[in-house]
Amino acid sequence: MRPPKIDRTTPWVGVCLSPILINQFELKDSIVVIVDVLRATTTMCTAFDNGARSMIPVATLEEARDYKAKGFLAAAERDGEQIQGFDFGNSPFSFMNSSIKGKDICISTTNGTHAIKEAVDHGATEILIGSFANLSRLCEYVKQRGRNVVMLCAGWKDRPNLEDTIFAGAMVRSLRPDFHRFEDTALIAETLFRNANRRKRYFIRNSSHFHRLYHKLQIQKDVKYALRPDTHSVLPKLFGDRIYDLDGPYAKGLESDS
Ligand code: 3SL
Repeated sequence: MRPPKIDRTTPWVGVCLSPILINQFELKDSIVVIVDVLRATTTMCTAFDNGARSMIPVATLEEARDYKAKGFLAAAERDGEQIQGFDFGNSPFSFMNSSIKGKDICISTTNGTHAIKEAVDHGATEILIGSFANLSRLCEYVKQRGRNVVMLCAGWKDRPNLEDTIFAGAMVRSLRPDFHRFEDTALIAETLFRNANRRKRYFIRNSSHFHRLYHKLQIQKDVKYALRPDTHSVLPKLFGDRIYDLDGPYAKGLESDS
């Protein structure tokens, strides 16, 4: 069978299955979508939908403590659990709270904020936050930009995971009509998504992080929440060291053509 002819000058779509593979991708002139469905990127989308002004992602607890000491609200999670002394852990439900309205919130999580740092350090042109919660809005924006796209799956401690790969596949499926070049990693994710789509929870229940959250921490409702599509029409994007919702009131005047 003859392969279809592809115009090699058009933008491509790739999926980086773990932050450790980031060197394999050319991120200059690319949009990088950070994916940590369980739970960091879902939680960030929830915080913006509940009125947060900005989120300041930091990789280490020391940095988070510095922000807290300066009077910022701060969220910190390691291995699924909230770190003592912080205002929040990493559950989307703790951000459904009027106390976060108009606030700048520092956040440090096991994998999600690490992935953001990797994207910054590797020179990504634009960095967005992706989850099922903002899937449609995110894809709409990415299509309109017409740039190369890399979904950077946060995974678990540099190992690929099921849930982030399934989400990346959902994005690939949505981008398919508008893009013509897909890396094999995008095809892998799309194939997985096609298998999992209508029974995501059933599919994911064998994954390692599901076990961690479900059995060890008993936070089943976070998992259920994180798999629901389009609950928040927000578009979190990194500007300097802070994430703002590009559609929200606090992003006005920020350079959108970066
Ligand atoms: O790794 C992360 O960034 C977190 O999302 C992990 S957890 O869902 O809070 O356990």
